[in-house]
Amino acid sequence: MTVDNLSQLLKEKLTSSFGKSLEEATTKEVFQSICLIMKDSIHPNWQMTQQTYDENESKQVYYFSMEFLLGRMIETNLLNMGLLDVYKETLTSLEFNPEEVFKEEHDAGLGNGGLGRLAACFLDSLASLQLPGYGMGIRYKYGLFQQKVVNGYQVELPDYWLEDEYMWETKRNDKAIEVRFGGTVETTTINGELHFQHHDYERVLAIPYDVPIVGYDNSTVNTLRLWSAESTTNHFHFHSSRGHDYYHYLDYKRSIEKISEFLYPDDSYYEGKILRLKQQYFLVSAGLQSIMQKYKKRNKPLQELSKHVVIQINDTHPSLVVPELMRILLDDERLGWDEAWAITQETVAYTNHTTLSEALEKWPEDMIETLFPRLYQIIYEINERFCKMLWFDYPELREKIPEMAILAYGQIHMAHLAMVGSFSINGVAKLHTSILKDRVMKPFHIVYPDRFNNKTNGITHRRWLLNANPGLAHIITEAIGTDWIKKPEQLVSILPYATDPAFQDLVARVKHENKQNLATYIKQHYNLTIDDEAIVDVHIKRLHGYKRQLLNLFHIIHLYNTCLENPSIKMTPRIFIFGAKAAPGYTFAKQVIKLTNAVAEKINHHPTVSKHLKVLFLENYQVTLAEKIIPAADVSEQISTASKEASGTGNMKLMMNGALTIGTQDGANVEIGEYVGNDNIFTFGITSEEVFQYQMRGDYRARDYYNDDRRLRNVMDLLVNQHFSGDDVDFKDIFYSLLYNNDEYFVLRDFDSYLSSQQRVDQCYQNQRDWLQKSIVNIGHSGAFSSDRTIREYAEEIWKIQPTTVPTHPIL
Ligand code: 26V
Repeated sequence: MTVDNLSQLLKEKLTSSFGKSLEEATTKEVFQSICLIMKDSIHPNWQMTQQTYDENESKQVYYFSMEFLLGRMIETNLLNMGLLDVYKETLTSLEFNPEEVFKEEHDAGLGNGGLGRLAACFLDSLASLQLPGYGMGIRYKYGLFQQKVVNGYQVELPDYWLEDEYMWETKRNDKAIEVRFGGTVETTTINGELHFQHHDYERVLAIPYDVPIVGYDNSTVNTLRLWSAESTTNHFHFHSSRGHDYYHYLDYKRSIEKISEFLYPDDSYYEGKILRLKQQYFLVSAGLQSIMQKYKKRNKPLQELSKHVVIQINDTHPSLVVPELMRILLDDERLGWDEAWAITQETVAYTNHTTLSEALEKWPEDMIETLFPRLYQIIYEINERFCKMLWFDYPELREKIPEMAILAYGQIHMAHLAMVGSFSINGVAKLHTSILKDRVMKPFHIVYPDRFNNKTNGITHRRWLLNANPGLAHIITEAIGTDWIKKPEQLVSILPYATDPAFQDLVARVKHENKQNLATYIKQHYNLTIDDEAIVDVHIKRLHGYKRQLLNLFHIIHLYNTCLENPSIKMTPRIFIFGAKAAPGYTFAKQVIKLTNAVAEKINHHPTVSKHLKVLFLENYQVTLAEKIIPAADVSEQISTASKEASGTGNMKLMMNGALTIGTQDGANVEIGEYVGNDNIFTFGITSEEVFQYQMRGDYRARDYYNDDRRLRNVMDLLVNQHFSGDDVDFKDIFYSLLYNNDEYFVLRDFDSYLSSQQRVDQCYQNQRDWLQKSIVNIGHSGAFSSDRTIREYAEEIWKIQPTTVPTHPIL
């Protein structure tokens, strides 16, 4: 493809699709035409990929997830197709700014945070490694809310990402599936066999919208299938004599479409909302039925299902796959229980992403019974058999049966259901997996020791380095060649350059340019000028107590106090950047946002302090914004209370872009530390063991830390004397949660250790050579955290799937 060819194609597309010439076309029309041109070459490969998988009868993994946080696709698709440069050049030559054109794509924000973004990185790696993998998700009409900051407070606005057509999707009416809710189950005996008939249920039509997932430099195009709930007039009985039927129909239509209307904005917090449960079953039932239809075309016995299909469930959200697959095998396919159970267990694998008890799903029994009467019976039976097995085979666990049961005290424990019904249970970082095995899921580990395994998370280096940070990617390639792009573990080849002043200078220059880009964005959007030489310190992730944005703020307020006490202090200037959405109902988190903005206001406008410090809360943190911030970062804040962050993936993205981590010994920070060595990470704080000890003994006394540390008192007292706020607001609730609710997340306990660690950061930054060396060491080891490594491990150790080469399509 040359600039000339592409210019010609673009002109033709503008004419055929919009009846416009290049001069008349809007940026949006140019964007859409480009997508259409791209689809012309993606779709033949897409078709070929599916055909190849069918012909080879490849085993396929289906990744079931309530969230896929894709962000924009245009650049990564072009990058993977090897066409990014020629497209950019063509646009520039036609006097369009490529960045402006790409901005026409709305972020697909169908996820909350780490769990959803992980699913998106996995799709990229599956396709790039030529692995037969599908995503199964929901096409929410509204993605995660758009955040505005008004007067320092978070305000949520709907994210109508489908306002303009979503260019990548293809609606497949012919693949629609019926999903059934409610009704009753009638049990009959025919020829001595039990039959279960479902009556009076509500029918919901699930329509798939397929999104192509383009592999890097290969012909593989996998599928992300997003289901949308739609109604049909076919199933609604109009009676001409009843005038109200039309209104009933509209009500019915609305009640159905509600199912895929919006993404629940809670992250790590479970609420028993009936609509959320409906969404989960909608995904599970539509997804499973479509898999079974396809499997049947292979004409293989059901007993061999697990040789062809493996289903990975992303957290417990899709764990109804266990009883739903049982239902299909028992009722539709007429298999016996033992056979159906063996097939189900061999086919399903479960990933756990959290040990926070408030995030573990437990649905009320009666809700499940009303919504899915047949599934309820099946879950009941699974539970009976499981508890009996425990009673007879594990006498030592008898007293634990109530806490291990799937169904207990009127609730259904989804994690228990997922663990009992699957052949693999994995955590997402080494520490997290050991916490599952030794603590949170300990009795299950006794019963199923071989099911537990670890798969440390990863991120796609193609999006997060190659595309987000082209400057850095370029100097890496100049130094070590291009092999690292397909084999990210080869990034270690830059390690010998860590001490090379010439390479260090190149890294410094790229970082500086990235900071300037970010500074321009900040100037444009916030009218704040930031010092080019300042340390860029970033804390970007969902807002949550356990992630301790508050600890970061306490350090900032302490620095502010220090500057006030000593106006002539010498300090490397720092800009503290926050990006975080709070769940709309999470009051504490929202107060922390307000506090951040209040502190920012005070500091940024202070005549002397603002020379040393700046604080900025960037609104509407999402994938696209992350891509701007991360390449510019020097310091990566990963300061969760030890044991609480299952893995973290922002830590990996920042490390890959040369930021140094200041972090607790939590999640994947521990493994990052193992790779880079103690000298190249700033570790602080109490360990997960210490957290567990405090919790067991119940002897943490937050107040002692307040009383004993003058610096801490000076920080905290500013929260309640209206220093940072007008008369109408203060931050008493935050203050009380620390002192009267005894600081659940050990902010006060870690304050001193965090401050010392931050001092080490400051000192280290003064020696730029030393800093750059550490930065390069981090980049060099970041290949270990590519999702290609993670996906290879899943493929080999859990899924048992093989790469399948897709031939180049003859048309191309
Ligand atoms: C839970 C809930 C509860 C019901 C309402 C909606 C909702 C949405 C998400 C969640 C899941 C929380 C679990 C989660 O996101 N875990 C994160 O997973 C990342 C990928 O493995 C990991 O890096 C983070 O450490 C972990 O917090």
